[in-house]
Amino acid sequence: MKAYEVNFDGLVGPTHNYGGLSYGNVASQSNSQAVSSPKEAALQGLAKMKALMEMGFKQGVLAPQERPDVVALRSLGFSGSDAEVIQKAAKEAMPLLAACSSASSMWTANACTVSPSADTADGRVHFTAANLNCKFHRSIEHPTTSRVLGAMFADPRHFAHHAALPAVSQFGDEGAANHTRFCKSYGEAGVEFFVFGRSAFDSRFPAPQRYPARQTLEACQAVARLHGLDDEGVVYAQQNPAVIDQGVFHNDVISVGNGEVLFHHEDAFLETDRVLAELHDKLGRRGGRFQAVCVPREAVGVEDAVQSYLFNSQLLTRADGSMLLIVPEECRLNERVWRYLQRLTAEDGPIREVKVFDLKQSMQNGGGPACLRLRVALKENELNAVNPGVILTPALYGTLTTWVEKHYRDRLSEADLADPQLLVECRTALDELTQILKLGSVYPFQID
Ligand code: SUG
Repeated sequence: MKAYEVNFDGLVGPTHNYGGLSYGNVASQSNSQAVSSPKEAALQGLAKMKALMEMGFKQGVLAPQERPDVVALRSLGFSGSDAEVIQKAAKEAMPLLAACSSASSMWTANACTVSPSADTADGRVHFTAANLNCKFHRSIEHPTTSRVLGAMFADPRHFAHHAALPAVSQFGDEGAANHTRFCKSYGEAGVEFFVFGRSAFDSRFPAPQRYPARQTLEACQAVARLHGLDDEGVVYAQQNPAVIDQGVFHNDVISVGNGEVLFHHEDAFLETDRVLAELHDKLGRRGGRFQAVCVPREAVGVEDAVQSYLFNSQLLTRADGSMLLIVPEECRLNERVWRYLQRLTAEDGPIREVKVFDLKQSMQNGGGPACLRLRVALKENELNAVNPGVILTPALYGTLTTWVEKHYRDRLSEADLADPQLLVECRTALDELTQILKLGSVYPFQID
């Protein structure tokens, strides 16, 4: 049966702002308090989705969340009407209001981990929502994420959903950003590659010194168990703690894989030779030919990789089997990175073309092309079971663009977060969106 990789991009929410909320994420910290444009951010994301759809790739949309999250603010002791909750939080604890107002669910590579049906014991596609418990503003995403995923992938004959892992740092889980799947073709059993930053229970694994390692080995192992993955189809690797300390807060900031290819920085992992050999052997036993494309530190240093987001690219297989890399504009602006990319595509390797997208609004919070998408490999019958409302078509693109133009603000500063009207605008927009995407009731304001 034919199978596809479908990219579900996060639609940027109406409260997109620069809160400086992610310690260890260089862009988030350095753009703290800058004025954002939610409208521009959403339109930049939609333009990428449209371009991929027009290139013939299957493209889906993942809905944003209700923000500010008044349920979270109430749980922290703010009371009264919704407007009063927001005003009290603005007055007494602005950092909490900023955290509860983040549009961070746009980075759907962190929504969950997905295992395609060819890899799982029960032959269903498995989803585990990520607890994202390293950062408060992200830890509040998973309940709504689970409802949205449930409304998109509803058929229990094809799709199995698992709740987020226990919300403690020992099981810190950041979802697909630290997970890659290698395969000969999307419908065949593959090898799932889990990358962790530290171990919670085994002190033999070194931890970074400066910035937090968000993903633990124990979280990766729990997800592999929940999904019913066979040991022969799993490889674990530790991210190099030294690169976490240079701002590589997720593995997808330093490597990306697709099909039989891993595109990675020389310093991405610990025990690189062992990891690559295991990937090679395990994929080989699944009938595939693993191929690593290593970017040497002399060509591109870790600092350039973090600044340009070279590895936060989408590596896509074109109809003729060759690969295309979708990179952010920042790669073209970085001389060393751009020179490297020219060389890479001129060689006889698997990556033949580079396409550049302007995603500056998201990039300023540390979210590149790969952060904005959740990959789900689906067989034809599974794709037919997906809620058709979330699959991008030219008509849906038009509707969503008009919806953004109608509901989103042109600019948002920290002071604007104190305005209770922003919540009203967000709810009005999302109520309409659930009808456009045919999601039913998924938001707290729709179900409480
Ligand atoms: O978790 N930034 C996100 C970026 C996530 C990128 N995702 C992947 N690499 N897959 C994060 O650090 C910043 C929000 C702010 O500062 O306003 C933020 O949450």
